[in-house]
Amino acid sequence: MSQSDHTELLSQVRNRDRQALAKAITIIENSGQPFEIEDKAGAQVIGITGAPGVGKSTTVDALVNLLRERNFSVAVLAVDPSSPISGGALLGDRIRLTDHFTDPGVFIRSLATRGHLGGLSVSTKAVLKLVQSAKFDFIIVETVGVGQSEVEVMRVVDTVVVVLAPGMGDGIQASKAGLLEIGDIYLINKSDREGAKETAADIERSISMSMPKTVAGKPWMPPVLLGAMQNGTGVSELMAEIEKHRNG
Ligand SMILES: Nc1nc2c(ncn2[C@@H]2O[C@H](COP(=O)(O)OP(=O)(O)OP(=O)(O)O)[C@@H](O)[C@H]2O)c(=O)[nH]1
Ligand SMILES: [Mg+2]
Repeated sequence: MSQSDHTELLSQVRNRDRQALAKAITIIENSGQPFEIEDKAGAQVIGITGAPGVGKSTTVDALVNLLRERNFSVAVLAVDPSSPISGGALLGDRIRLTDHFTDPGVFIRSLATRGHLGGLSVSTKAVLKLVQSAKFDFIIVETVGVGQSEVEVMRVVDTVVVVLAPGMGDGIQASKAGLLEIGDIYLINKSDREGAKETAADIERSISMSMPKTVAGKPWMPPVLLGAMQNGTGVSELMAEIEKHRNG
């Protein structure tokens, strides 16, 4: 790509041209190289992580609906560290955001991050920087898959939401997966099912024993919320905590 094509593409991205953004992300994925971007980060980057099937994508969907109701623009990145495939197929399976495909205030993309020179977080970082320049109000990063690579992705976001569900792994399992160190907010989803309060109590106990967190130099005690994202229950409380976490 010539320098002037480059400049043109980046200026389209800055005007939040979704096609240009998709194209530029593909360039990063294929080359492993970041673009040189001077814009300062603006959007709050929200990470959504947790074990398979706990309701991460459902949570993303509920958040996107809420943000659009409030007229905020939002970009969603589904990071799949295990898959070299990007684009349509994975998205169709993983994210129920089809309502938003025609909405210019929403950008949705899945990211394959395996097999690049710079490794996982470098490439995610480069994409985030690019998406930041498109000036969305919020960026949501959902990780697909579990383990160390997932934890690594969460290091590059501003606010980490760990999603859990009753009966789908207690505090000990979550702790083993490294999830109880990284959460700024814990959401016990599927609280329409039995055992949610017990799971919440278990997580509260576990995090009270982990390293204290701070936001802007002030102590931050990660809240443990109950929700049923499938019905949108608790999503505004979740968003309120996300905003609180940014502001400290
Ligand atoms: N009962 C109940 N089921 C829910 C709720 N939220 C999500 N689910 C269901 O849980 C299943 C998994 O939801 P997803 O949002 O795909 O979960 P995920 O964590 O993104 O899954 P992976 O991306 O595969 O790891 C789906 O069948 C959802 O309909 C909820 O609040 N209550
Ligand atoms: Mg998912």
